[in-house]
Amino acid sequence: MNSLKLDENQLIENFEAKLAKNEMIEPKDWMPAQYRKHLIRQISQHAHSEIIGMQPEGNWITRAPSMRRKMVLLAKVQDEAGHGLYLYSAAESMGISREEMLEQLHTGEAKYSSIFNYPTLTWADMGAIGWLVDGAAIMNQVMLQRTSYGPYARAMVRICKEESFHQRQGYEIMNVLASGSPEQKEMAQDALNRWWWPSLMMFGPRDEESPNSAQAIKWKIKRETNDQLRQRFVNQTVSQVEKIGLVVPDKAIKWNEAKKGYDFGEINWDEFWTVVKGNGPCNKLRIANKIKSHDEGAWVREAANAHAEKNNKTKAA
Ligand code: BYC
Repeated sequence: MNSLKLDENQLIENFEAKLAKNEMIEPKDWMPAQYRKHLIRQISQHAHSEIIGMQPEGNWITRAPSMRRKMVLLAKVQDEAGHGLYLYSAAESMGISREEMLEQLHTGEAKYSSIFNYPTLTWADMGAIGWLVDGAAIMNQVMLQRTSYGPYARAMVRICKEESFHQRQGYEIMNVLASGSPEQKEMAQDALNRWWWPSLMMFGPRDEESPNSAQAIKWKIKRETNDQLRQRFVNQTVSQVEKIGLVVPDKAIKWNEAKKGYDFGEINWDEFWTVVKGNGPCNKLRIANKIKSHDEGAWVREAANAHAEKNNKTKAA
């Protein structure tokens, strides 16, 4: 019993020594059960966000205003599917199956980003999502390229490159609309008004109300806190809003020289928690669509599995 305890202590010591040296933890390395659980939660949640995030934008593929816009949007939505797949694979390397993760999503046990529970009402929303939602995602994901779990960190490198293109294409859509007719400019401003606050909510609750942050920082899963990243996002985005002649929908926004950043108004945390708990404007629709497409894809999975099985048998023979 004692030697078993000593072994466990040794393992923890080795694990912490690796973190201290900023070495990556790899799938075959020993890791504390809680570290594994924490990462399965975060990575699977992240994967689900990418997959559910295809719906609000996919909604506009058939209504894109030109062939060029349609091609770009289609490619972006496909990229999000790819991100979901890298992330599911990273989570699988921790010992959870794809089926289990999907089951958790479909039953509401696993979360996905609150932002995807808002409707996309006009074409300008494609601009606002690319610019603000992908922009907020990059802000968070740049630090995740240095997260302590190897497969997650490596997946993030490629994802960040693609998100950075997404952000630019969104800003370009907004720029074109903002410098177009008065109606187009109004459409851009309306999209900004609706997506601004939900984008700030993407970073999660305030630090003092974030139960997972302290441990995540200790394990070098997160390198910065929710509030630090949110502040950086506001600092970066305000000048982008002004540059295209739009107005930040927050009367409290004001440069604060002492903190070298913007002060901004209070986020509606009641709205945030309502959405996170499953009662936002589109939560039920998103999950119903996801389950429907999963069921409709059953024959594809069966055919792919049968093919893989046949290949394995041929190799073994
Ligand atoms: N939405 O202790 P906290 C994209 C939950 S998609 C929903 O601060 P943590 C894209 C949180 O899970 C990018 N739930 O948590 C795709 C926790 O509940 P549980 C998505 C949220 O984990 C298509 C509780 O609230 N990015 O790029 O330390 C098109 C307390 O929070 C949210 C990621 O997923 C939220 N916004 O920090 C365009 C990045 N915020 O799980 C773009 C990876 C918090 O304990 N994830 N909750 O029951 C993270 O970095 C972190 O998980 C979060 C939250 C910053 C999201």
